Amino acid sequence: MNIERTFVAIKPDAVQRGLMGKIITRFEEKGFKIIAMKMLEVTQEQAASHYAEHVGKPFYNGLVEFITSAPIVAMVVEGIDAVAEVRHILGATNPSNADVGSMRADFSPIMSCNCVHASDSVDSAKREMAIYFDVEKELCTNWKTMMEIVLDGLSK
Ligand code: FUP
Repeated sequence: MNIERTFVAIKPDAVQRGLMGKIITRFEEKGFKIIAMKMLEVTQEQAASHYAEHVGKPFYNGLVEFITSAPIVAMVVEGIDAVAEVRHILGATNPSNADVGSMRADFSPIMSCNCVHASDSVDSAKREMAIYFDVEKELCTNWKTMMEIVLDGLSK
């Protein structure tokens, strides 16, 4: 079993629209383990670091303005193939292309307000979680979810 960690952010549009609980529930119900979570206001420095790959693109300034416009909820999510599977339940970046039943299809009317971010690789996840968390101190790892307890039972 390939257990991974990924970085997730509930974006300002979802915080403002009162969708935090529903989005967190989707991760919990799928069986993912949330091992860190905090609400914060993204600084200009954090935004620039997070979106460094998009510098110079036409949507970059709007992206930074958006992510700093209201709080986000930053999370570290752990689970089986978490990087790919979390992006799968998020759906495509453009909600018009997102699978029915994915969060972006269900909650997002437009790409510039697509509700949730998740890392696109294990390396991106490490880089992004370090922008928002002190990974040595802020990850809660010494406990088990019911999903882990169920899987422990199956492997015996
Ligand atoms: P994702 O990996 O799905 O979070 O998406 P990207 O890193 O490619 O893009 C980050 C954000 O930029 C997206 F959530 C929405 C925004 N974006 C646009 O507004 N226009 C684009 O053409 C591409 C991305």
